[in-house]
Amino acid sequence: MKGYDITRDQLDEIAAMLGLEHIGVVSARRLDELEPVLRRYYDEQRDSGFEHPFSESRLDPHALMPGVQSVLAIALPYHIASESLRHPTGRRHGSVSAYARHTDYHRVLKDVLLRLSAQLEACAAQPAQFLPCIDTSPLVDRAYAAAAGLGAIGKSGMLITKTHGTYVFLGVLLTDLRVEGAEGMRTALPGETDICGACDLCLTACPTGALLAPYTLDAKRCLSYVTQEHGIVPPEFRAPLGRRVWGCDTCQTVCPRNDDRVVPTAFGPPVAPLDFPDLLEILTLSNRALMKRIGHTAAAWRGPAIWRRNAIVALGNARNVEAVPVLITYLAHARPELRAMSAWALAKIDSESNRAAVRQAYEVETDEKARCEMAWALS
Ligand code: B12
Repeated sequence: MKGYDITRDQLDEIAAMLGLEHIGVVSARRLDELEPVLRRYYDEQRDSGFEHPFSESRLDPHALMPGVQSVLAIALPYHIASESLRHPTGRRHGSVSAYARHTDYHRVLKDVLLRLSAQLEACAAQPAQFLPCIDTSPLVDRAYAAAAGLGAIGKSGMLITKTHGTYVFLGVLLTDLRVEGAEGMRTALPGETDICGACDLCLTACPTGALLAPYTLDAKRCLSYVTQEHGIVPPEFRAPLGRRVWGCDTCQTVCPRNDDRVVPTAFGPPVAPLDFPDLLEILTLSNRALMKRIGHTAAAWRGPAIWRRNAIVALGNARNVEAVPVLITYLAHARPELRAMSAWALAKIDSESNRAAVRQAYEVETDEKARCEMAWALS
């Protein structure tokens, strides 16, 4: 078609060659309709702190790449059978969210977007500029994915695709090529699409009530955030964490738009010890050995200490008596949050039998917050 560097047919051909089922494009424009949503998110302090602060570059791709003409969005499925999300019995194993069980999606999506860029440039037969954005850019990936027609935003806030439900990673590619696509399309406002209908299973199932209302997440209450935020876990989230070591899938596992189909995935098979890791092993492996296990996944970016902290909470929730000796050694760990959480876990497992060990630790504790936790464990 005239006026475009790449027609929709050409884009479809390239997508088929790269095995991309979900691809869409919008002409580069400021997402005005996102502004009130985004402003409210920050004004109501529902942000997690992991996303970029509010700025023009969150709304307008021109602020990221002058001369940008088109915004392509892709979704890569990583769905795994719900069977594999079911926790094994026993008190020894934690759980890792489905998204973090295989090769880090940032790497995989970047590779795909670079290959897509190369194909587009070759097809347009002219030098072009590209900026792949995966997760860490200021752009709101879901808003572009929805605008590009990959799916609709559900009440959980998740982008829901027709064929793979919510179990997709999103990537965005900015380019100065004019790619034929959805001109002037805008993201549907909450409730404008009928993707969820009357269903509100995600809202009622969320273990912490983080979904305050449809499309309204309080990120700081989301257990995915809680597993990633350093420090002592606030008391109200300890029991809801259960045995989660990384991430939370509850709003996805209850979503009727997800089903049990196992799809071929670009991410390789889940890494066996990562689906339900041995909690005691997490506490006894060296930092280096632990990072060797998890380093290639999206669950490693906060380092090994946070895995240990979450494993301690999980062992407390599992009331795992076998863990007592190692938890006692953690009462003397160099990190105060690990000492504090160990005192909590020991009290959960058996406050009477573990009292002497916690008291001993309390008497030499110098960190104020850890001392408070120990005092609670003794009370
Ligand atoms: C920070 C962050 C988090 C934080 C905060 C989450 C949040 N606010 O949603 C925490 C750590 C809690 C988190 C959790 C998860 N995350 Co996250 N996260 C991000 C990140 C980096 C930024 C999100 C952000 O800017 N939020 C600001 C708010 C306002 O935007 P939003 O939540 O993305 O989208 C909202 C708007 O689109 C809005 N909206 C509603 N109506 C309307 C109407 C209009 C007109 C518009 C424009 C928008 C709009 O609805 C959405 C929900 O509020 C994005 C990557 C990115 N750069 O976008 C990944 C991303 C959103 N996360 C992702 C994933 C997979 C997850 C988890 C499933 C991981 C897990 N299993 O533990 C959970 C899901 C929790 C949930 N229900 O949202 C995927 C989502 C894929 C999908 N299918 O939607 C993303 C896109 C990463 C990626 N590149 O694939 N995440």
